[in-house]
Amino acid sequence: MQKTLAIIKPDGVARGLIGEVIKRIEESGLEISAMKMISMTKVQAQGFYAVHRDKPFFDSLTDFMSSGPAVVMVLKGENAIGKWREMMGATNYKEAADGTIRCDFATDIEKNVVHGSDAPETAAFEIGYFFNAFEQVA
Ligand code: IDP
Ligand code: MG
Repeated sequence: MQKTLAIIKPDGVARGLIGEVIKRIEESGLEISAMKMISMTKVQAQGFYAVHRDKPFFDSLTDFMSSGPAVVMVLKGENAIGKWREMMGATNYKEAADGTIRCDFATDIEKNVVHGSDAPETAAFEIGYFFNAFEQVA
């Protein structure tokens, strides 16, 4: 069993895509072991994306991620990290496979609706960034 952090980013929430994304997660067989609505500050977004602090898009990305409410979730299941990334599709929606969330809904390389951890170490950091042990059902 593996855990990953998923986020429905502010563009996804603003466009009414919470239900659509959660429906896909439930149909995938992944379990939701924690979920909440948050509104990140700029500083919280900078901390979350610290790995990208030297990238040219860092300031714009953290402005976007702190621009409105987002839904953060812990997903659990076999190969949860890879499975959720496959469901999301490539970072650049123009390269995302058919039927993925980003292919179907993203409007921009930055505003790409969802986030997913990319490795067990980043998943552990990202889950701990938003949730303590008591907030996860299993
Ligand atoms: P990922 O979300 O698919 O893991 P990362 O490379 O980790 O992609 O980038 C984090 C986020 O930064 C992306 O989801 C996207 O919102 C934004 N981003 C990535 N590359 C670019 C870019 O070239 N221009 C603008 N924003 C970008
Ligand atoms: Mg990433």
